[in-house]
Amino acid sequence: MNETSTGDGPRRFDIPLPQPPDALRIGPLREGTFRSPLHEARTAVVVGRRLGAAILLCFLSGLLSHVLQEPPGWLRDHLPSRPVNGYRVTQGLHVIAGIAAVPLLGAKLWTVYPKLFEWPPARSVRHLAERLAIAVLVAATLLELFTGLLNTLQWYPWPFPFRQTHFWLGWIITGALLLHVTAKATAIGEHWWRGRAALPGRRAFLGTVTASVAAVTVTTAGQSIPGLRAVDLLAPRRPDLGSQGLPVNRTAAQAGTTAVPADWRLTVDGPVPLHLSMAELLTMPQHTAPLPIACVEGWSASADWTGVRLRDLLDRAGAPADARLRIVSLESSGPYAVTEMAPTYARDPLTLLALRVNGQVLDADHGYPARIIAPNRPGVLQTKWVSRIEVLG
Ligand SMILES: Nc1nc2c(c(=O)[nH]1)N[C@H]1C(S)=C(S)[C@@H](COP(=O)(O)O)O[C@H]1N2
Ligand SMILES: [Mo]
Repeated sequence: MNETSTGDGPRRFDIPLPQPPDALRIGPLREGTFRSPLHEARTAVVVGRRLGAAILLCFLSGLLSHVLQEPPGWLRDHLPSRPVNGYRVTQGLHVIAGIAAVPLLGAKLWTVYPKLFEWPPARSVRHLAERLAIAVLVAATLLELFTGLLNTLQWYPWPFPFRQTHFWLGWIITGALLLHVTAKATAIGEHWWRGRAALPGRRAFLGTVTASVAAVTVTTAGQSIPGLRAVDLLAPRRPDLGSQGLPVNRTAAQAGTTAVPADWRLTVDGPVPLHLSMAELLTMPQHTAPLPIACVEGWSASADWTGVRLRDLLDRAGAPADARLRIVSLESSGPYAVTEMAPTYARDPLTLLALRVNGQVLDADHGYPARIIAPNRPGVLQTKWVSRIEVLG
């Protein structure tokens, strides 16, 4: 009876664990090993808040990115093709927040790492569970940031699929973070507001953390924010370097599409089948749209694309307004040789079968003779070297 009236929440159900002998308390497990006064709760809370915000931003923008690239069946025909720069902005933020999280995670781990050598290692079942949840959180976050960072370098040195791993780790981290914040709610509440007594060194430490975050952000964000290009010193890409002022991820040589057949024709497999030569495409109304290429790897760049509106082609081929499309590239293999497009994109007046970029005929590397360019669409789906458009009922 007494137990139920203490109001001690889940602690009621806690089970003490047998304790190891103190003789095992050696090396860093000894008392007084860690001398810095900054291994304390207020510093951990201030850094943790910033890290938590960065992780949350990564999670939400990552979900959006995932849905736009690989939507679940019930959503795939309803994805909006606007705002034009939606994917560009959210993917840019995703990578910016991920990079900012690296120094924040370093600072947070430094602040709390003495707890790794806490004694006794597990007071009770609850204490053990909390520590295991933190171990999962730390391991998953380290792996997530590491894989994400290497992805921005287009480097995939592991045997597992990047995107699925990155996606599921995101859920694990968010779940473990919620558990962690719940378990530490009391301590977080106590240290959320600034106390009266300033701790020597804390201000300098937090200032250094802020300066580190600012430094890595300013020197990498230029890969997606045009105003910061001049100081884009550390990002793997300068979005204005590359043929025709645009970066190239997969070149025509890599894709095996350097030699476009002289009798190339665009096929549209609709109720009225079309086989259009370049000359015929050029007799159709040409439209120009400033649209970005926004790569999942973090860089983005806008260009002026000129070509035929996809919806004009579809109307000519007698395609129903709600038809999905399959877009087939001349590239014979590769994960993006074939892509699908929802009617929301296909019918958007800005979506083009582009034949020119920035006033010039497309370079082989940018998809000559024709490529897809659509608003609010992940770069991976902006298919280059298009040969056929299939109207899927
Ligand atoms: N056929 C084909 N189209 C493709 C790709 C590809 O590998 N094959 N890569 C995509 C990716 S990942 C991006 S980011 C953009 C890059 O376009 P760009 O090289 O013209 O800048 O093209 C997309 N179109
Ligand atoms: Mo990409």
